[in-house]
Amino acid sequence: MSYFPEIQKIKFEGSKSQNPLAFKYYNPDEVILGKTMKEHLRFSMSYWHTLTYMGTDPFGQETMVRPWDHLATDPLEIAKTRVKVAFEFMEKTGIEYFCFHDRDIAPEGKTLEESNRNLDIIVDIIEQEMKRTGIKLLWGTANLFSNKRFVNGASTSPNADVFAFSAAQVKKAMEITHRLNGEGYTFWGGREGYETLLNTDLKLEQDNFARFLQMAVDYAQEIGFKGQFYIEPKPKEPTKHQYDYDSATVIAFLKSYDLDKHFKLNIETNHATLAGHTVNHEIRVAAEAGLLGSLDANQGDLLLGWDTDQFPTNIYDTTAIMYEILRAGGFVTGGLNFDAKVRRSSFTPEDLFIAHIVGMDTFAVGLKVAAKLWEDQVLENHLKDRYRSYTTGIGKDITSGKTNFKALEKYIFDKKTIDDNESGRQEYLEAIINQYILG
Ligand code: XLS
Ligand code: NI
Ligand code: NI
Repeated sequence: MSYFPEIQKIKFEGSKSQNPLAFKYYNPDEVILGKTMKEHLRFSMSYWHTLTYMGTDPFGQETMVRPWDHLATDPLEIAKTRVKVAFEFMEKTGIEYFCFHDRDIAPEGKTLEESNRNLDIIVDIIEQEMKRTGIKLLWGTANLFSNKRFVNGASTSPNADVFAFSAAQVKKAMEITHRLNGEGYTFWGGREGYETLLNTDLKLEQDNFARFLQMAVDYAQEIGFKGQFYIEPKPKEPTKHQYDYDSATVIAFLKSYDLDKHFKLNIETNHATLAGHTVNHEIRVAAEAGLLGSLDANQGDLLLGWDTDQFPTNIYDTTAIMYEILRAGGFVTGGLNFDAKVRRSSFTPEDLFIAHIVGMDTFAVGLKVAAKLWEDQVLENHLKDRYRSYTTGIGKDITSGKTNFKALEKYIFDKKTIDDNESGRQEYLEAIINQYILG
């Protein structure tokens, strides 16, 4: 049975193609810098946006037309069908990875035990489909934010029973991720944060968050789960002060609780811009700390102050992202997970394909441009030259720790004036990027 009978496997047709259901730039087997495009990009489908987002917004009801959801009324039966839909979708788009929250794949029961039973039924089907298609799990996670029990947070809730419930839920989510050979497990902060200090013990909440993560690390060891743990930074939403605000905040948190050996970062473009950063800044900060893990690929709208999770279409941005990824040596366990949803008015199943195709094409362009920039070392050579004063003389003394305030004072007294500052040449560099993009 096919759920997209009118849609064939998406093929690469090149930039002149007029076919909306073809890749214009993403040519999975094309080799770039010694690896195929698909090995570089490691695309992943997010189960939540593709299978469970129905187009609701704060003002309106569902708009999405999903015929497969109406073949049954029992939520468990619908969940079973969605697995088949998901795998047909990934096979046809050539996406080789997926990510899910526990509650995306199976309905929540009245008790945790019932929820776990539902999960087991669905995970059996997912496992068969993974065997049949060779599609892999990039990472799993637990939804610790939708149910009303998480109103005041999960591991940072003032209610210890909620902490316990969250631990039990994550335990199961880790088990199913392990069973499906997940290459990673993600913690996105959800409601881990607060609205007002008037009612918040910030220290206890953060300590508890760290205790929770340590328990996850211990349990992974116990069950032999070797996947990579990720923390996904995000500011502002849903709580006013999210504890995992941005890369720098998460790195400081991990280091102060001695957790940095066990976690890396999963960086999302729209979260970066909400934090007032570019995504390339966020990636660079994580990479320089040795903590770059994976990416949630999407884009925001700079005029809107929330997580709009749009499909990436901006080649300037994907060039910057892929440049940072190449510079950091490429993905190891991570990949590009489309944490992106079609717009509310793009409600047809075909729109799901078109959105993923443009996202994949946009990253393919970014990869190609970034690879040329990297190969020619244009930016790196400029960087080396800009900082050359640290390679000899007083600069070398500074970087090798051979000098101090007194010696530097003497150096400046002798030198008297500084008249050799150089232009940063920002516009020149921006012009080069345009040239590389346009060829
Ligand atoms: C929400 C997050 C979420 C995580 C997974 O803004 O991006 O979707 O990626 O829990
Ligand atoms: Ni995300
Ligand atoms: Ni997000």
